[in-house]
Amino acid sequence: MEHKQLKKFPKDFLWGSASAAYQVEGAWQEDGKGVSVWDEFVRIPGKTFKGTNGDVAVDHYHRYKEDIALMKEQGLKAYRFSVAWTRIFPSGRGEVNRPGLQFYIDLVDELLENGIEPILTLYHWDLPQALQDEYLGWESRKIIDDFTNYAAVLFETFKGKIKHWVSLNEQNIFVAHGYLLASHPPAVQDPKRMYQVNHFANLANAAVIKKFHDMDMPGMIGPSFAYSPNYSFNSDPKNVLAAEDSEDLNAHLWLDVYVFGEYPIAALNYLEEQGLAPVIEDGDIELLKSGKPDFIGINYYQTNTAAFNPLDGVGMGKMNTTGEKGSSEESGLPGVFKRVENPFVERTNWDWEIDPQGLRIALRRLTSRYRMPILITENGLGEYDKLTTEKEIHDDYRIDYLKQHVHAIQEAITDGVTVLGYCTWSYTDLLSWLNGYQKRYGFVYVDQDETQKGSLNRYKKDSFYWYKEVIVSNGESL
Ligand code: BGP
Repeated sequence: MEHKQLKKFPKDFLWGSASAAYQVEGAWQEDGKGVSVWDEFVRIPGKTFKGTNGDVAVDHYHRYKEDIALMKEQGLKAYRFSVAWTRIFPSGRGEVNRPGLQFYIDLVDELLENGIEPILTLYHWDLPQALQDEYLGWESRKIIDDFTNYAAVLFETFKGKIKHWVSLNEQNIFVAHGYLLASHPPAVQDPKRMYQVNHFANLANAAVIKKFHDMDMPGMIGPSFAYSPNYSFNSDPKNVLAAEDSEDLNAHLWLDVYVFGEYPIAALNYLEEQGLAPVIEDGDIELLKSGKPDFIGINYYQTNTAAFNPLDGVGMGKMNTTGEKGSSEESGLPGVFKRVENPFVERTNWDWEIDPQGLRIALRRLTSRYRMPILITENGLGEYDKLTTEKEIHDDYRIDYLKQHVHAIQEAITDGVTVLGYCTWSYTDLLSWLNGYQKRYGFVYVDQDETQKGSLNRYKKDSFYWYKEVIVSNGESL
């Protein structure tokens, strides 16, 4: 629908930006930090783009004050970051590593002193390797207690200081890449194990949220889900059903569990029929229902256009991690759906579809089904950027992208959706897990190439100044 006039953004709208520990911090062996599964994985030849890793990343661990000064200059209202579990518990549990915890205490204090609200993500994929070695990490129920104990330390430490918490970042991505595509640690390819791991992650997520509520933590907690709304390729009913199936198996399978504590009927039935359903023990559903989030966090990048895929149809295809446009392969789930190109939208150099209206559709769908406030925890454009000889970066394509997405949010707010805030991905340029350093997302350019050479100096991009205006005008000036 088209509105005659759009509602204003709420006064306390969180204009933010985001990062994750492994992608920015570096200092991978400093101040007692333990080794994470990513620290190990990046050393396996061929796993990341040109062997890039986060050993130094963008050195945020040592330069956080400089980065926060830039945030302050921009007027940023909120900064979403994640804590590296291995800094708090180098082996996943046991004695707290005080210097590691101190880093985050200092970071949070620095943010608060500069009027920036911290949004803390408890888990952004960097599991302690010790837990992987000891009991296969997410493949064991033991992870539930260890994750809850780790979270409780952070709850205790930051009670009253941090109001918005993210439990798991993109559970759907880390289980699929880790246990189906073998492109994230522990590089397994086994759908049965994936759904079991996913069930344990659901339980751990619920346990942590329950803990947050039991501890009477002021504020809100919720998971960040990578949501790509599904479109049908056309009105052919078999394609419409394929899109419904994709929505069920790729979105409701997580979101229904978070919010209702139950798996969606058709999706669970399909998994049972395939022999892939997780073992659900007595008490599991009770635990899931006891850990209802206070908001839904979404990471929105693109939509997914689906068509019917016969039983002998296409399976998993290769992703584009090189930035060569058009190099991604077709992919699908035989007998259910496949992903097809949407002729109505543009694509990035990494073949990600650019669809701002899709964000409005995402916000609307989630609101209708779950009736919860939504925090947009990630959205942004990964592209090549060029530093000019004048040390400027003219990223008008990024401004364009963000502008259209902010407009779509305003339309969704006008539709009646409650949006708590908008965190762009990312604040500074950072390591893209599989795509190296050349795929840049930040408002702040970091001087570093694929061989990880560069001064690591920070330079403000044109989008930095654009977002500054957006924030100061509370979204009036796009
Ligand atoms: C999300 C992750 C982020 C970030 C982003 C961009 O899935 O939560 O950590 O990496 O995607 O993805 P990429 O780096 O693959 O371009």
